[in-house]
Amino acid sequence: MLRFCRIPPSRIRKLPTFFSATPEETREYTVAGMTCSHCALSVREEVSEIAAVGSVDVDVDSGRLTVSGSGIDDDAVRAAVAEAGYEVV
Ligand SMILES: [Cu+2]
Repeated sequence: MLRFCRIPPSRIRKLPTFFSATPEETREYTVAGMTCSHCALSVREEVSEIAAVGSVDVDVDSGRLTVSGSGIDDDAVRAAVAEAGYEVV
């Protein structure tokens, strides 16, 4: 005897989209040349414009740039930092 699934297709739940989406990640970079809060601000602004980026944190003293988001592209981050006038080392 054939057995059929009794659950109507509309009731079978698909995987929530967050399972298939690129997971959130955090990457750290070191930026050379930043000397004050204005430097940090311009780096933050440029990197924030990258679509994949959710949050940006810049520490002037250590030169550390922390970027969080989904599907972050290193080259895009480098380009954004260069746009601000600094360099990822
Ligand atoms: Cu500055």
